[in-house]
Amino acid sequence: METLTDNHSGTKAGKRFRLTVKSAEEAVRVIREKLGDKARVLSVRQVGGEGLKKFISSPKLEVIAEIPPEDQLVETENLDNPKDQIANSEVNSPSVAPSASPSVKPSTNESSIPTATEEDILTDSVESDSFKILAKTGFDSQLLSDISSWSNWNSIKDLSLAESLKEITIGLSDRFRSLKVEPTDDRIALIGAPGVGKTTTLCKFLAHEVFMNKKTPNVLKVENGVPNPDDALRIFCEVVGVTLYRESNKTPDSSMDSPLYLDFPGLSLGQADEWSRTQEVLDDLNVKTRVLVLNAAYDKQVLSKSINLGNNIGATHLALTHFDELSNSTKLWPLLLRNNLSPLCICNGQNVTGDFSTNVLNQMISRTFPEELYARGFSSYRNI
Ligand SMILES: Nc1nc2c(ncn2[C@@H]2O[C@H](COP(=O)(O)OP(=O)(O)O)[C@@H](O)[C@H]2O)c(=O)[nH]1
Ligand SMILES: [Mg+2]
Repeated sequence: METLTDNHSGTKAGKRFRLTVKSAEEAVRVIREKLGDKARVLSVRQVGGEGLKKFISSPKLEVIAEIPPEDQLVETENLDNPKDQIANSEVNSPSVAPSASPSVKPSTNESSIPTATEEDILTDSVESDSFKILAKTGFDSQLLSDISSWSNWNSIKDLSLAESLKEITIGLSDRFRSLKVEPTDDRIALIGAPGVGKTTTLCKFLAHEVFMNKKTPNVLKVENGVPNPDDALRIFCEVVGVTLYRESNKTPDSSMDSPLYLDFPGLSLGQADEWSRTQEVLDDLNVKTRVLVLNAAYDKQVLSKSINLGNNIGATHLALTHFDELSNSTKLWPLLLRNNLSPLCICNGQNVTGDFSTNVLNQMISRTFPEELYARGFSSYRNI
């Protein structure tokens, strides 16, 4: 993969080398392989194309490296080895060339230089490395397959780990930002399967409205023929000074300053009629904002089923609970990006006055890659 240009017969002690690579991680690898462990980096500069080209070509790094003078290692022919000068058809292949400024002596550890065959294998593994690593660390397979259909996938798959994490983050964020986000109305119902966290999420909204937005919300607890225990809700409403109603005709008019939150009993995923009865109640009560609450720790099939049932009764928004119980957020990306539900909030625990965020994008991104991957990606920058 590396193109070694003009670097070889003239390889002398103390020479400096200029590499043009696509990432810091790639620079580290090329330097270690071609110049050995003693080589050190003198400067790193980002270079881009001229004029229009800089908008269509990804930026590259120009790295100047040298082997320190005190290491008088025997020069080998490695950098001259024509095998290393692999015929290069790749436009973005990095090159290593001696810089104009001479100094010190070159040295390489012969055994660390791969043969052409080894290097081919290395190249193959490097090209798909990031994705293999992502798959191994529990990255959702559906999301990986979605990413591989992105128009820039061909360039992403060739990048170093750190760079590909960056590109995937950018791609996911852009797609998230292009989702249509419905504003919420002044009548907000939380609906979903039993035990997913509807009431807890409602309490979190109440706390947010009262303490952060300085609003005076009211709550209507709907029974809809199904018992809907309300001890926790009742106590919480008392604590934050919100009135809890049990009859819809008693509730005051709602407004943006005094929104009405509706707490529903759980709707079984196997009982479509429960969902349609709820739809009638929502229509009767003129509730436009219908927040489907999903326990994010449930498996994808259950979540998809819930989303389908929610869509059938006009769900408009999505609240994700139990985010704290997830090892990563990747399985949720396809659900978020392929549905028309506006992401509203993420709940990270049982604490009703905390563990809640309306910045869904931040939450999703921060849990997309395992921490050790970030560490691995960034350590490559530190090495250089
Ligand atoms: N770990 C965790 N537990 C939660 C979260 N949201 C709710 N719970 C818990 O899940 C259980 C069911 O919550 P509840 O609001 O009563 O569910 P509902 O039946 O949908 O109203 C309760 O024990 C909550 O404390 C969350 O985001 N993380
Ligand atoms: Mg409840």
